[in-house]
Amino acid sequence: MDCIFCKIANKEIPSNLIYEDEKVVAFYDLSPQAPVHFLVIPKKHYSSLNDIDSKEAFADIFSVIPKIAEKLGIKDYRTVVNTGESAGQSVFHIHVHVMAGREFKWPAG
Ligand code: DGP
Repeated sequence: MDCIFCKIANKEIPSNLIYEDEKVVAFYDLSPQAPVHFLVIPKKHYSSLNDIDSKEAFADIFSVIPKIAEKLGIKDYRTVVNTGESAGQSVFHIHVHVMAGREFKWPAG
């Protein structure tokens, strides 16, 4: 499968890796939208949030975020999961954007 994030997870292409465990990797976003902007992905390929098939997969992805935030010294952050093209998803391997270091408005628009 020609998936850029699978290639990052498998170390076939380089990334600025922040975190790795058996199930998940986190790395800095190539086009940061905040002073701190990284992505958390499962190593297993799921196209989007709609394809996640187990509670464990959700837990694997989301439970590492506070640990990484603590490691990076960030307390406040925004998490975003774009799901589907019209919602802004451009890479079809589920990923959670984690952004910090600036103020975020709400509603997001
Ligand atoms: P989204 O639009 O939600 O699908 O976000 C995809 C993000 O992935 C976007 O912010 C840019 C980032 N990205 C795309 N290709 C690469 C890559 O090869 N390396 C890294 N580090 N980030 C990438």
